[in-house]
Amino acid sequence: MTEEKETVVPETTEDQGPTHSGFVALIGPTNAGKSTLLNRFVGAKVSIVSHKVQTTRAVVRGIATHNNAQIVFMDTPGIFKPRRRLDRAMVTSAWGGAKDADLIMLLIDSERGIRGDAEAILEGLKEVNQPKILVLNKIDRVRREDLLALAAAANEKIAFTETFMVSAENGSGCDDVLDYLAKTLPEGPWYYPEDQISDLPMRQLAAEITREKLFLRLHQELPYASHVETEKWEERKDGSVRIEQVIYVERDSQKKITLGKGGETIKAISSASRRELSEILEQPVHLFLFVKVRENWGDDPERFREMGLDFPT
Ligand SMILES: Nc1nc2c(ncn2[C@@H]2O[C@H](COP(=O)(O)OP(=O)(O)OP(=O)(O)O)[C@@H](O)[C@H]2O)c(=O)[nH]1
Ligand SMILES: [Mg+2]
Repeated sequence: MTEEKETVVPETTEDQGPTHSGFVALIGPTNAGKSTLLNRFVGAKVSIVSHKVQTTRAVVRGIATHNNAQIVFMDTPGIFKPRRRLDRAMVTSAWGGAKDADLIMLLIDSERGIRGDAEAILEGLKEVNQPKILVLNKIDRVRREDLLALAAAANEKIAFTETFMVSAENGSGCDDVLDYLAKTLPEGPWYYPEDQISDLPMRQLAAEITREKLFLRLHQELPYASHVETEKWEERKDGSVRIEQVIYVERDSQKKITLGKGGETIKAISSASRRELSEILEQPVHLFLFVKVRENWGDDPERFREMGLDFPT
């Protein structure tokens, strides 16, 4: 959503004194609700969400203003035990996000607690020096007593400066987090123009939106075997835009499933994506999706660059 325009970066706000600003990394196990929370804080969809694990693949920045502060949230890929090369790049990118931040926000799914991946992340966080806050998410799913026990157990492992309990889905508790961040982040000028909400170029966000529809629609290994790139973007005189995207899959059989019988699956993915894109862009969208088999895209450095990931050797 980067647009060419004059940058106006305020250093004080009229009624609330000096501005504050900083980077906050959202770290946590996959599926904890990091992207949902980021979108909630920003007030718009900048990072895609699905019920499946490993939805986010690279760091996405979402920018929120609250009181006199500009808070740059870094949504990171969920941290899990990596198997493939792409997994490794995702997990490295998540920890990289943590190193770049002024403050770390560990997000835990309160229903799942701190077993498995969450436990390993708590261990890993011991090596990270920045202040850390704990956010227990999905409180709409658990009993209050269980929440308190979970908060105590996590704080026993790491000294969090603060613990919050939220529901990213219904917004409960989220303003308290913003209030806290706005006053805790260092004083300083804002990093981005006031109306910018993400640093993701529109072409890339558009590819992500299509990938989200793919995640929602396809099953088993297919979402993980696929990757979307925007190839063409053509603004037309009538105010509409023509977007061409390629969905890469690894095998011919996956291409067949992605297309579906008589092309019905790809049609459904395309129309869901087109609908959302025209809402975001506020203009009619003509979306053309092509499915290509590229056996080793998961080992192709160029694809990693497109995703904003370092290629692990
Ligand atoms: N009930 C409930 N569900 C939630 C809440 N927050 C997120 N979810 C759901 O949890 C699932 C995962 O959400 P995401 O935001 O994609 O999670 P993530 O941590 O970004 O996941 P990865 O990108 O895969 O690491 C989605 O189905 C969300 O709708 C919440 O507060 N309550
Ligand atoms: Mg995510």
